[in-house]
Amino acid sequence: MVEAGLTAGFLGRPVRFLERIDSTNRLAKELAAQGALSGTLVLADFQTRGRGRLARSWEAPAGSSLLLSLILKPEIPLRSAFRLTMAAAVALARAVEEETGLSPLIKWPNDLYLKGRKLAGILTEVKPRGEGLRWAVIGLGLNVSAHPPGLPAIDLEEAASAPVDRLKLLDRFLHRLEELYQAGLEAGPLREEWKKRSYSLGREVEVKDGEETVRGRALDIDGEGALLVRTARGARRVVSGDLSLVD
Ligand code: BT5
Repeated sequence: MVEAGLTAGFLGRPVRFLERIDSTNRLAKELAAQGALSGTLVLADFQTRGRGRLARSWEAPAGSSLLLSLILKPEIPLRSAFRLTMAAAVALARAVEEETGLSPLIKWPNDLYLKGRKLAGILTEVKPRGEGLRWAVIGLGLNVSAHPPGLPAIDLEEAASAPVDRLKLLDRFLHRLEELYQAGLEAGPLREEWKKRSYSLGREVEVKDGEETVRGRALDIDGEGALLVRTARGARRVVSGDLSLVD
C-alpha cells in the first residue's frame, strides 16, 4: 500500500514497511550487509529502540512521525560521507517547504529546526570499503503530528496548524534526495543550499564533543561538512559534536 504512493525512480524500491520495529537503522544495516539494493527503504510506524547518535534514543509516539532508513551505495570517498547527511537535510527541508510552506533550518550537524525547536534528526551510518563506501544507511526521524513531551521539540502539524499527509511528504523527500544523489552529491551546490538554510552560521555557538568544548562564531562549513569556528585563539575546524547557540 505504501509502495503505491511512492513515485521516485529508485529511492523507495523496494520498501519494507513495519508497524513496529526496534530500529529502522538496525534492520537497514542488516539488509545492507546481506546485499540489499541501493534505494531500499525501511519504514516504520513505531520504534521500540529508535536510535540517535552515540547512545541516545529517538522517541516518537506511534503513527505520529516519519521513521525511516534508506540504503544507498554512493560512489563518494569515505571522508565525504557527511555529504549524505547534508543531502538528506537539504532534501527534507525542501520537501517540508513544498508541502507546508514552512522553512525548517538545518542545525549542524544533523538536525532540522523550526521555531527554535527540533523537528527532525538524521543518523547516517556507513560501512567503509578501503577509501570508499560499501554502503550507507541514512536514518531519519521527523515529527509530523506529535512529538514527545518534555523535549524542546516541535511537530509539523503544530507548526503549520494544519494536517500534513505523511506519505506525500515522504514521496517529496525521496524525489528531492534522488535529485541530489543523481547529481553526484556534488559538494559545491549542496554546500551552498545547506548554508542558505543554516540555523547556526554567523551565530555565536558552543560545540561540545566529549570532554572538549569549542566556543566562537560559526563561520562556514567546508565540502566535507566540518564546521569552521572563529574562536578567541584562532580558527578551528570541528568535525563532530553537539552545537548550541550562545547568543
Ligand atoms: C538524532 O540524534 O537526532 C538522529 C535521530 C535519528 C532517528 C531516526 S528514526 C529512524 C532511524 N532509525 C533509528 O533507530 N534512528 C533513525 P541526536 O543528534 O543524537 O539527537 C538525539 C536527541 O534528540 C535525544 O537525546 C533527544 O534529546 C532528542 N530527541 C529524541 N526524540 C526526539 C523527537 N522525536 N523530536 C525531537 N527531539 C528528539
